[in-house]
Amino acid sequence: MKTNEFFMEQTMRWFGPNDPVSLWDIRQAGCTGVVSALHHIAIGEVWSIEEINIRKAQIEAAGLSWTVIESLPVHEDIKKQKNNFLHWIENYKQSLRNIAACGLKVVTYNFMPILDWMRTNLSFEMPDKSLALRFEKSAFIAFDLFILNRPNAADDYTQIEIDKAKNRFEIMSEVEKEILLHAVLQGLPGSEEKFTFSAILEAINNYKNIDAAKLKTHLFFFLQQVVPVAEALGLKMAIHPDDPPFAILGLPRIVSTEQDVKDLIESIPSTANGLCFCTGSFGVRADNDLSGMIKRWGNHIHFIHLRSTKRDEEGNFFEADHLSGDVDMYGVVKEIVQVMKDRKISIPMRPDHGHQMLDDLNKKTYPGYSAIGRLRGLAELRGLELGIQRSLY
Ligand code: DNO
Repeated sequence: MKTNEFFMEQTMRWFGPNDPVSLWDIRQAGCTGVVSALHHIAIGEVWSIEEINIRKAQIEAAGLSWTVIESLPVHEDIKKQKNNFLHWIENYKQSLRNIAACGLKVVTYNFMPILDWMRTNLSFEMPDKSLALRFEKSAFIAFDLFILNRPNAADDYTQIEIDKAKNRFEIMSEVEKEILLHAVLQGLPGSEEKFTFSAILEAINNYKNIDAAKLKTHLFFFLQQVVPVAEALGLKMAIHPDDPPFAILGLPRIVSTEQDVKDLIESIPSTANGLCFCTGSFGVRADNDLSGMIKRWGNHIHFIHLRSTKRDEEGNFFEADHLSGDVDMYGVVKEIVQVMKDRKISIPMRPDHGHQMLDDLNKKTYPGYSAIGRLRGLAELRGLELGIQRSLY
């Protein structure tokens, strides 16, 4: 029996030489590619050819290729259109030129104000005693209202939500508060720096006149500047959706739904203007039809994060095993296989996050990025894809 020759390219994220998970671990997991970023370069500064080549050589020395950049971060001034934002956009373009000169092809980024992904517990115990990442809505609202004391935060919630958060806060133990603070104040992925209350409050205050509609115009302006450059260089831009896919701390979030995807792509129609399709982020919303989104926007999908979450009616969710939870992973992979066949390409994929389990329970790794949980996810996804490919072709 013949299989489709276009399989997802299997990759894992590597945070660089300080990552406790080594490149050889990644290779032994069966990956051919690595997803990485120059986390040591300040956000907004140009990535030089020299720095990019150093990282590239480290990856290639382990017999792997640097398949995707995740992320080339967007400076906060660009999101707010304040201060020197035009200068930061010029720097971004220069980084793109340097990235292309080094032979890289896909650049992931996001446009979430201030924060990246958000959870309330980074060590939520599953029935099998592995640890997962979890978002508990009432705990998060309690943090906002009673710990961070964000001015006017109550305006962003219903009375029912406020009452639930109050009750939750009253029964919260000191240990639980610690766990919550640790999760929420976690810095950006790959960074050792934590957020402080005052820094978050000040940063939030700077967004007070920027609602979702305005933030979208800022994103589209940025794209109108950088997408033509990326296109001319043969690069693909891949925006990561909001995680979780709704507004938090009163900050607008603008890449959460299919309508957002449509607006984004229509703002500058080019296949260089694309998506990092993260099933874990989009999948938190029951109104996102993941397979349909892949079918309709497949020409713009340049990178895939495969992960599943399990939500409840309260708005809480935890990260489930890759093949369980709310994401119909079979339907998703089947659609991706079809897109790759139609486009005659392999699309890079990484198993996004994984449970902390087995020996990793005793190790300190980046939350969500321990080796064994991701290896389990990848192994299951690889088998799923092979089964689908065999049954279709
Ligand atoms: C979390 C990741 C995100 C992602 C960025 C991309 O684990 O999926 O942090 O890397 O949002 O810019």
